[in-house]
Amino acid sequence: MVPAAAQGQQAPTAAPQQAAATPAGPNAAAANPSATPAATDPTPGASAVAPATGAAPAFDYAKPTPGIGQPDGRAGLQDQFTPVGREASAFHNNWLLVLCAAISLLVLALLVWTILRYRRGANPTPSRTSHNTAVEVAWTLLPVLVLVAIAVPSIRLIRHQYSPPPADLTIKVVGNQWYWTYQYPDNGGFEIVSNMLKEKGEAAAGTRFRTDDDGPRLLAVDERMVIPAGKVVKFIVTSNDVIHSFAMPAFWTKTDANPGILNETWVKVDRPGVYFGQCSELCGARHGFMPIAIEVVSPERFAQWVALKGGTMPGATPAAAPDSTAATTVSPAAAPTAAAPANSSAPAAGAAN
Ligand SMILES: [Cu+2]
Repeated sequence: MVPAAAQGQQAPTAAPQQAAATPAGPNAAAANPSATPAATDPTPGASAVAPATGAAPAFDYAKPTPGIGQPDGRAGLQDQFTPVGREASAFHNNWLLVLCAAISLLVLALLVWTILRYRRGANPTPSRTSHNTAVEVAWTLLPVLVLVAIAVPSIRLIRHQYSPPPADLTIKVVGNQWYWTYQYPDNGGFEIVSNMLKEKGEAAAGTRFRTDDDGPRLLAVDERMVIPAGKVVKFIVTSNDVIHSFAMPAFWTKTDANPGILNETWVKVDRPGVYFGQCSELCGARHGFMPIAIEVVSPERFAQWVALKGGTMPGATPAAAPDSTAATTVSPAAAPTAAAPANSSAPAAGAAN
């Protein structure tokens, strides 16, 4: 938090560059006709869309819950909301920490006892003993047993982490200097561009700034990734420029985003809500300003969100559903389709496959 806060002071100077240079603003507005950002976005395209968004069935993004999916000043790990996360945090809190504390106390007690019992005043003629078989066996065997006691649950955890169940949904996560894009290949291939929201005083006049409904400072974004609850979601993680890291502490997920390489991780989150993470690989000047926000919603609401983004649900009959939605939203319906070629061409060029 210290580096992020320190960089936060530079944010006002960097703000105009970012607003002018990154394509994310227009893309986000075009790909997202229904959400609130469009209403406050000053770009011409967005303002044309704005009047219709009021009437459109806008997607109600959830408010974050303090203490869940974000840091809240507590020491220790965040509460976990994936099976792997619960297993890992239990392993850490109930086993590793206990073991560490017990070993530390044992060593400290031996040290104190030796210092007091065998000091020169209490023990003027020291023992000449140089070998003691029983003690030597004990101090070899005990550490081995400790390592085994750590290795067994640890390897089990790694197995659970890296042998995911079949994915219900795949999302391609792409790191960019300094924002994230999320592609939904299972849902028609639409793309979300996710930028950090600036504070009220830092955002350019007329642009959207962060409110508490968006999330905490330095963590709230203009476009959240949305995933369905209770489903296995596979993340294919890569980068367009330098090494980033896609990290979500409440899901026990941290995966490097390397240019030219596809890394893979997965989550299964049962609790709907909003969760925050950050890029966790030093990636440049604005490394501290590319947070990750994931909103977990019911599968029904996920389908609704996909339709509003101009995407489709795989398998089912929903070809008609997005169309009927689009028909009622009038001008927003044109925006996603118009933006689609522009959006899809850039990631295709940067794709690592
Ligand atoms: Cu980064």
